[in-house]
Amino acid sequence: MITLVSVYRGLLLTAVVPRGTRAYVFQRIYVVFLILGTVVGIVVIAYMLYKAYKYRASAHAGDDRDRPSVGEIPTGSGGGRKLFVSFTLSAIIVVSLIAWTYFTLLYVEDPEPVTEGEPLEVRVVGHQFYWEFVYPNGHSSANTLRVPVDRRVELTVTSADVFHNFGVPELRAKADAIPGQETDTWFIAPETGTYQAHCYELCGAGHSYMDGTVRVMERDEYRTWYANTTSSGSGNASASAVGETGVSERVA
Ligand SMILES: [Cu+2]
Repeated sequence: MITLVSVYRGLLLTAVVPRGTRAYVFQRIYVVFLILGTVVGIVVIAYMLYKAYKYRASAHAGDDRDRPSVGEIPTGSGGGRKLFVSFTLSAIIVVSLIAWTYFTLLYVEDPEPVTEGEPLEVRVVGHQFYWEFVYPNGHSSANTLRVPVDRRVELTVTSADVFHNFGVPELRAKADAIPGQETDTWFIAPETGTYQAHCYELCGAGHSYMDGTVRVMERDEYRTWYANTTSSGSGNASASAVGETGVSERVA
């Protein structure tokens, strides 16, 4: 176990495992698989076309001498060596790819060793049919999550009533919202702007309207906004009250 952890740390220190925002890491996985799939596809199809051309039916009778017949095992091309080399190469590529993806996903699960600065921790509570965001100072807001740019945001997702699923597609963050349970996810927004959040678990008649907004603000702007929030939840006191009764009803 210790060796596995040290191998993981070692890999993280190298450039092998991509680090950064979730969007960046998933984009890297996508690109690596796309390139490798394209290369394998080109090699396989080119080789197939070459063989189809080489052993094509000849117009002249008697030219078919070196064409293999159905069921004939090919000989005279290095025996088992060709098979051995291609099998070994494929095995190395596949195993490396599995290892790389595994360590990359480990990083996505737990990016602790390489992120600087304190993450912002926000509690996300799903309700029929809105999202409640609770900040460290107790401030609660409905449907709008405000975060600073370039800072890791750690979400603890849960639900006050039924199963929901909180997701922000552009930031590649997604987590189940289950009553009585907490699911963690995180994201880093590299640019200011507005991102859409949706509910990804059919949760009732209002499911399709259960959208939220992630507002990514400049650090100073966020700091000013956050300093003016109160634990009562400015402007959204009713939302947090509904949330609390919802939780206690379900738990009891
Ligand atoms: Cu929902």
